[in-house]
Amino acid sequence: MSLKKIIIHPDPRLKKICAQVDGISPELRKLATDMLETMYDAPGIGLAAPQVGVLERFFVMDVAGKEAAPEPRVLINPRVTWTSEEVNVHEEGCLSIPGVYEDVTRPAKVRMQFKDIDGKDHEEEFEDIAATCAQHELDHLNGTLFLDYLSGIKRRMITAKMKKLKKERARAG
Ligand code: GNR
Ligand code: NI
Repeated sequence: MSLKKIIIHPDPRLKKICAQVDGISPELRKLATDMLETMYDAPGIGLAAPQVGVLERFFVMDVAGKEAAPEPRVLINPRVTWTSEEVNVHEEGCLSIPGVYEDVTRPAKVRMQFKDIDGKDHEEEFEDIAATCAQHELDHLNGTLFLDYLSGIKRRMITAKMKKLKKERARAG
């Protein structure tokens, strides 16, 4: 296993529409394992492939919480089949926008179709933090960040802050 480097916004790789996964390979399994390890290490509750520079449609998540037993999941080629009329406001963060937390409004519940790491098809309904997280991750696969739901002013301020952070990190090596 190995930790992956998480790409920080702004970066063109975070703006791309990712490609469908063709089939489950040993490479994909290894990547998913490394992404889970990277997510737990960060720590975070989700991580999408483009955040580690892989422009393919899959993400990992675990919303079980610190006290509970881990529930690592891999969602491949996820597709939304239904969203609730009811919405939820949740404070979101993103490992590609470290230290920034803002309220985002999204459908409270969502159904997604996807394949797991064994290639098995699933359709599942997510609610609460799982709904927020799964939608945030699916957005990453379409080149969308939670920043894109904020006002232009806020987005530009946060982007400037991240550019500064990246410069400082580059200097520090
Ligand atoms: O770790 C994460 N926490 C989080 C909190 C609220 C809404 C979404 C998230 S996802 C984020 C990890 C991440 O950046 N995934 O892409
Ligand atoms: Ni994110």
